[in-house]
Amino acid sequence: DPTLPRFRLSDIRKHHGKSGSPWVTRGDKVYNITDWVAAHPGGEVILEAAGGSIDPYWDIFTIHKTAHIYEILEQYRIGFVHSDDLVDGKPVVQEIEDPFQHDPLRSSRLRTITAKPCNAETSTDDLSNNSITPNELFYVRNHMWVPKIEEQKFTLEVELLDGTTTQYTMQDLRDKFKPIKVSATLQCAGNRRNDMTMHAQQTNGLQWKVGAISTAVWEGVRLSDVLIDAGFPVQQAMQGHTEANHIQFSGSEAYGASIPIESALNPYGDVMLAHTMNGEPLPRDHGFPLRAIVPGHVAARSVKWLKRITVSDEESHAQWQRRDYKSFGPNETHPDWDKASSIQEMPITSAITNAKVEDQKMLLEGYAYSGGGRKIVRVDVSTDNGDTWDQAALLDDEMLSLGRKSWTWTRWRYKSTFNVARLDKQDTACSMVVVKATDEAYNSQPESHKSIYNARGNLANAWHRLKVCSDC
Ligand code: MTE
Ligand code: MO
Repeated sequence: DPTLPRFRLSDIRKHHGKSGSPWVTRGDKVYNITDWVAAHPGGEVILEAAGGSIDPYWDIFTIHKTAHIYEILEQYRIGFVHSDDLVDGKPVVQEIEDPFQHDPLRSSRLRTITAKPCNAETSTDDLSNNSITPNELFYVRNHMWVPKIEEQKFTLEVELLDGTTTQYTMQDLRDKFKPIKVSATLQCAGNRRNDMTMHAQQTNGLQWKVGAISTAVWEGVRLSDVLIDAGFPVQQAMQGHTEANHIQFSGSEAYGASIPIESALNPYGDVMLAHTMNGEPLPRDHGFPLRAIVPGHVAARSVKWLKRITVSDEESHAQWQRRDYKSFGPNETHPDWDKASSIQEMPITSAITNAKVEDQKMLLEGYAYSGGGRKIVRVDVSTDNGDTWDQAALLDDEMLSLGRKSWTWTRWRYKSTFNVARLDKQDTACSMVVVKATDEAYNSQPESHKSIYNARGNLANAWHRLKVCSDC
């Protein structure tokens, strides 16, 4: 609407982050974002841009550059930048500091999807070669920058329903509570999303292949022990006598999420606050100095750089609890986020991470994983696109059994009994290999991504198919 008012940059600058009525510009348009801040996924982070242009920030947080987000912003449009302040139709844009300048270095073995923020998956080679993923090869999923935290100055705050708070330094956590050690796999809700894109249709989100999953041995303290110490009546709550329904976790950047109270308190649940990963202090990318580890649940709940735990009657209000990490029906292209429940325990999945032909035999390797501590009991393999099936061998590893339930992937291996010459029977040198797993609750994977398609591409756990050729 060209009749909207025009504002001088000097006036726009007055609407900075602390002004109480923050404005931003995008291109030559002016927006009053006052009402958006509370609903903004990244929280108050957006106030950094207030009083000036949002463009240099969105050049970094490129995730914003979608029609959907432009539409949201458009609702807050109040006018244009004054023509006297435009050069070539655009306001002169301020230089900003790179919020990622203090991010750690990462292994070049990770497959980087976005550099800023860092989203990088474990390679198929490294998935095949390790049952415990070495720290530097563990997939990284950051929504923002990596906060710079000094362990000496760090405190964790725990808040109860009545508003009572208790602070813990890292030393307190080490001194006061019994240490525990748990092996657990973390898997992003978006793992295998690219598979869904390839086999169904385009999905919205980072196009992870099979490597948004990794496994480590975590050391730290039990969440329930800390809650007891902070004065939360855990025994009573475990008998159902509590107003609390959720435990909320807040990270030190702006990230947050929550888990149901029964997951948090389950004596067999092994929910912990971890400071150690594979015998080393948590690497910065993975939450130094403290993160939540919620075994068997979507990794989005294992909040890194944990600075606050809130006992609450409701779910976290964070974007990642209420507006993401949910799944929908194949037809729901404009889903009602409030109606869907947040992903907590993960469904079963599996993947082929290595396929080769050696001495006429087909050799396959991969992983299978199910949420909720449900053990993998069988991995079925087909080398003819699902017509006939065989079983893979499940590999044992003691390091994977620390903790009260099966919190890790099961790695598997398959060697064909027939010679791959059989692959050539229809004048083709290739074969469609398929894998699917079954867990101890006899849950199995859906056959097609089409049947579970969701626009967000979450929980893409259909049978994994891979074309294997005799010359590969
Ligand atoms: N915690 C914070 N504070 N910030 C984040 O961006 N990402 C979440 C979760 N915890 C995230 C976080 C998501 S979506 C995933 S998949 C896991 O961390 C990834 O953990 P990793 O990077 O250690 O593999
Ligand atoms: Mo994730």
